[in-house]
Amino acid sequence: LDKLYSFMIRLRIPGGVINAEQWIATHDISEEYGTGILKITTRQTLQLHGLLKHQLRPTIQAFNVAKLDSIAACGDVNRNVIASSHPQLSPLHKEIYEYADKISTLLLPKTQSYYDVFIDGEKIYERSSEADPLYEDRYLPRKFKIAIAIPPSNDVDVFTNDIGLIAIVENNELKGFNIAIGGGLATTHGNPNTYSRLGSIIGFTDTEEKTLKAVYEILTVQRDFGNRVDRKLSRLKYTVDKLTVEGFKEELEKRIGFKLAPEKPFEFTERSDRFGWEQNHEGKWFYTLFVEHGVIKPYQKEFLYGVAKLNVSNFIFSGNQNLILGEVSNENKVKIEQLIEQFNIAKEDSVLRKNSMACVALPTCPLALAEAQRYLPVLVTKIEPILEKYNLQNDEITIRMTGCPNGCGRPYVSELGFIGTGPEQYNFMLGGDRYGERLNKLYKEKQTESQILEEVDSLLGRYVNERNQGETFGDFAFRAIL
Ligand code: SRM
Ligand code: SF4
Repeated sequence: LDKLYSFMIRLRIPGGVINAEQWIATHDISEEYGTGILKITTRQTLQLHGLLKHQLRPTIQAFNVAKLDSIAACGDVNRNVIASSHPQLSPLHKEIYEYADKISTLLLPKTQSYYDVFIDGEKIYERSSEADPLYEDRYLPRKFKIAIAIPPSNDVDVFTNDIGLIAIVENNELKGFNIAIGGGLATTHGNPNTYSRLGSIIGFTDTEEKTLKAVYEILTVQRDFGNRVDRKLSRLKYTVDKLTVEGFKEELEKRIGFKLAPEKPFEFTERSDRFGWEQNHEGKWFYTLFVEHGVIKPYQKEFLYGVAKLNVSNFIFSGNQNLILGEVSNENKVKIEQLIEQFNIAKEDSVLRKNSMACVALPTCPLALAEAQRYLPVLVTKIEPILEKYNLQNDEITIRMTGCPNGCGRPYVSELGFIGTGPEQYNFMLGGDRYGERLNKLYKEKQTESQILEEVDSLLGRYVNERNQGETFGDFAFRAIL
């Protein structure tokens, strides 16, 4: 008898948008083949756990019928390209958003194996079998991540990506993108050579052709210069520091055949999602549903199934692990509102909870040293009364937790960060800013729950007494505590 292997599938959904039909298919697949649990990831896609080995092919085939795939959702290739999710951000949202799909397609590996292995060679998308000019015979030294931010929102944590594109909009026109390179978060406990790094902006591109060319060739520089000896030191951030930012840029400009223009000014003033109903410039409605750590609860799943059956909206995943029902007309908004009421969806969660993020960790992640998505909700419940004590319950403090230092929930760019070191113990990180433009730092090592709560109480107490006018908690901690 073969062992009862079970797998996780992660979909590739550039920009995180699927339609109602695809939601229904995903729902049904999770019921038929998975554990029933759908998890929205920090990179705007979905994961399904608990797929047994013999169910893999039918599962992938069912996704294929729904025009969904899992290609390059893992591996040493470009991963799911993410983009600021809320269309209310800009009338140009659609135009900018489409870059996620274009970049994802441009950087897909050319191999047919996925179809050969899982779909009997039958193709939904026509894909060529030519040699792969990008990945050649060796792929990249390591995973690769790209995000597109639409200021004023940095909901994608653009600087934590290997490539961050920041859309520059002037007079309602997309002028182009600032390009940041070398972001990445993972560290390894006890390995001082590893570090988190925020992307460095190297310039600006003003046409689609130039932007795509620059993105493509950044990957070829990483392919050719990245560290293939030590996987712990193989992400683009280490290549950038090895070559220096200037040296990297020089090599890139040689490959693209033009000089990057100087970066353009931009400002981030938000990072969390816009919960509830909002309307875009065309009068279409968008409803953002809070999904704690991306784990869709059974009653939310029922609700979403009901919405999908109406076929009146699309489904957009945010980089904060939430879900937006998008493109809803006035007339259809009423229908969704009825379901919101029926399933008691619009529950009030605290501001801290809505600004919390956690990775999967235990029990499924083999790398977890401590709990994250199962425990952060409990910790938040214990911090809420402390916030109320100091009248800080409406303060949008970000809190993030991961079960290990790989940083899947991006705890290195939060104001309160907790990184698992062992069972029920976390490194306490402090001093990140509110919008993801400054890394936090290690404040206290290996903290237990009671130590964390004591520290949080004392830190928030100092914050209310000693903060400057308008100073956020993260900025205060950075200035006065660290
Ligand atoms: Fe991650 C590995 C989950 C976003 C850095 N990540 C894993 C694995 C696959 C564990 C493994 O290798 O066996 C986790 C699966 C757990 C499970 O049971 O499902 C896992 N990562 C996740 C997700 C699902 C967390 C979540 O709760 O949402 C996110 C899926 C994103 C996606 O849809 O593609 C996820 N991972 C991230 C992020 C955040 C981001 O990309 O914005 C990071 C930090 C940013 C970065 O890459 O620097 C991240 N994951 C890692 C790393 C460390 C990479 C490195 O540079 O060393 C690993 C381990 C590895 O690659 O060897 C890892
Ligand atoms: Fe697993 Fe660590 Fe990523 Fe959490 S941060 S999902 S524990 S690899």
